[in-house]
Amino acid sequence: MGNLIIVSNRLPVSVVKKGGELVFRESVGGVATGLNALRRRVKNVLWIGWPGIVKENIRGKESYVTEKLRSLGLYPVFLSKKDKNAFYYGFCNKTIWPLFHYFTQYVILNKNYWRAYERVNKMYLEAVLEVYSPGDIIWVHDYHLMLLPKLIREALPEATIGFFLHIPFPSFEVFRMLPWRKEILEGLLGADLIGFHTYDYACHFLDSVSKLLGYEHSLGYIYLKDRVVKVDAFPMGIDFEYFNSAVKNPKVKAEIKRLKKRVKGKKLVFSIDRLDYTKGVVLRLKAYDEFLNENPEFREKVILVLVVVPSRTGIKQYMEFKKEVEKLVGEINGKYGTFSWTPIWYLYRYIPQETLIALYYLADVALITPVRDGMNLVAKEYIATKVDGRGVLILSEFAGASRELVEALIVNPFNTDEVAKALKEALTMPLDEQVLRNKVMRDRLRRYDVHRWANAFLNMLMEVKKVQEKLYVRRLSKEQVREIIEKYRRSSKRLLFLDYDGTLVPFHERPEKAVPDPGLLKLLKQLASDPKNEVVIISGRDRETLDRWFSGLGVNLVAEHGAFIKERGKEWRVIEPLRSDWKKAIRPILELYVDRTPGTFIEEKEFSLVWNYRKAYLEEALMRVRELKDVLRSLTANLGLEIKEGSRSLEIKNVGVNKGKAALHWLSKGGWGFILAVGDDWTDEDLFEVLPKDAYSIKVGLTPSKARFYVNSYVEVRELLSKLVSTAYLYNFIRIETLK
Ligand code: GDG
Repeated sequence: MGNLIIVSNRLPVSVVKKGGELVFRESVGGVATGLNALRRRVKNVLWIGWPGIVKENIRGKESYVTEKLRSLGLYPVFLSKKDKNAFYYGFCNKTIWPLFHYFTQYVILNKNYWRAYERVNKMYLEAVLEVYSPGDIIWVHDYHLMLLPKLIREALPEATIGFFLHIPFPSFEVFRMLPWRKEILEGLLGADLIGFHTYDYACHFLDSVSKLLGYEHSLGYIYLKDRVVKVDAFPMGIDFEYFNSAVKNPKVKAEIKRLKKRVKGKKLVFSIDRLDYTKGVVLRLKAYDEFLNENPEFREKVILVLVVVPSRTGIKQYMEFKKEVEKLVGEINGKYGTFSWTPIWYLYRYIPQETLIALYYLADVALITPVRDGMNLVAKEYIATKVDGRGVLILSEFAGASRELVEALIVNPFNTDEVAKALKEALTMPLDEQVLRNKVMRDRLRRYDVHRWANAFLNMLMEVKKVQEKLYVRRLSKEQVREIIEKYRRSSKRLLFLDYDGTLVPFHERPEKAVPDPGLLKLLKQLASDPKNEVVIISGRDRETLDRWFSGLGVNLVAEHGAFIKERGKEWRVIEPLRSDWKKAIRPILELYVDRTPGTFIEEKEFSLVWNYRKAYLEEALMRVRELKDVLRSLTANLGLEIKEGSRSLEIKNVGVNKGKAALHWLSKGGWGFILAVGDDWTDEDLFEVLPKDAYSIKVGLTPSKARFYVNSYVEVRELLSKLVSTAYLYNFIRIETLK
């Protein structure tokens, strides 16, 4: 197996300058902590990222830092001061971070930030290309690098690429505000697998992909034109065993002893967060204030240890937010404090690991109330440290972790009343209930730890590769094109079925706009003028349109998915007697659905009615499709009608009318030495089904099909047809020349 290349904004080791010296130390934060645990276990891990120090501060020492980091398997990307400001503080933390956490009022949209984001993502690409070898797995992490999967895909089309987002993916209504929303989605879709902490985030992403890019998805697979991409939820775990056994560590034991003396038998409520407006610290303090106000019996008996870890100190909002927190802490301590009791112990600093674990262990309650948080590992670490089962977790429903830790006291952090009540409930909860609740959560965290999480993600990535391979073996290869051309050349009686929309021309939002261009008309004429060929345009369009576009080319026509056929040089005729009087009953129903579903319209044909939803929101339309099918089912059965799903459309037509039946008209004549059928939607499946085994059936697009081969788009179909025309021409020319 090759290497696992982790790419994240920060390396797990940071370089800092202390008194002119460069010091290497572990980085803080959920991503670094979680993945570092993985690195301790798995061999062959290379890690690309920024060591946290700007280029300007290590001038002349770059190669020393690089060498030192490389010896640890870490490959640094050096950001300049300008990059740090425009990329890290700018686009990442003033645009994406607030937007993805629903703080739209803090979002800054700045083109320079965006350019820096593009530039830095390209710098990461260079770093990947430097270490990559075929067979490696590339795993990109988080919101700083959302353009990277596509950049890698363009440079290394065959690479195995996973992406994991550690923060929430917001709902479409919020995401759509971003001017560069399509670039971000396309960037992510370069990956084979895109992982999120929760199912909700995955759904939000799929919704945005469908609404903004129009790609369909099924069972988490997104069908792009030339690839499939899987989207799934992988709730990140922690290194459970590490936290579970950490309390036995002598340093931790000593710290527990020291802190216990200081607490003097008081109840301990604990919280630790990076300084961030998403963590709900202000609301938490307000709830604590309410709690002390309403429950005077707890005064002097409880301490809130509020640890706030410095973060993103270069951003104005963060410093303002710090002031607000400190003001409130001062107010509460001033209001309730006594000479022997300080209600809040406030620490604004990074605390050593043994202190953190000692606090987890000692805390009677962990009060974790972010207003938005991708996952929140602190909640999980707290539970994992509770080896004796004692302690109560109060957890915000807005943290991804709340989806898993359902035995915690789940609260809405905006409802300070509710949080105050939960505090009382937690502080008075009987021990056996605490133990019971924690046991369930501890069992889950032990089972689904960070290693299981990483394995689940990487296994799914391999699974996606297999699904892709199965699809790709059917992708029309150069050798198969050569085989088709050769068979075509050698045959003297050839039959070609060509669907029109999506097969010979791209889709248009209004069907009437998809007029054939001169290049296509010339190609069809050349094909049809070969006396060995019988070309059939087999379409869902009406007779009048097909006549207007294709008469005079010498092609056969099939209209309305097989209701009418028109052989070369003859008149239109119905394939069998059909009725259209049913339309009166069905049309008003479809009209109702057009009114209720913006962006949809009715196409009326002689023997069918089509409800077209090409311009509607896909999710909404698909829901209506289910409804409409239900409504129509009973009606259509009595009228001898059937409902057929097409490409972004639902067609109601006479039973038994389909492209397969129409195709039999030519197929049954027999004697064909070469048969080709090309189509792009469900209505073409009827055609593929009736073809003999040795016929060449080609599906345009990667969605499941009975066709033998796939091509990506109409462009490839036209290329293939052009090759057939020129081969035959060349062959005839050479033959005539030789005969001379
Ligand atoms: C992002 C998402 C998601 C923190 N302060 C100290 C310290 N830490 C350690 C904790 C924990 C980690 O840092 C923080 O993890 P979180 O999950 O709470 O949050 P973010 O850093 O915001 O991370 C988040 C995470 O990614 C993973 O996907 O859960 O939602 O925002 O491990 O223990 N450790 C020590 N001293 C500190 O002062 N020793």
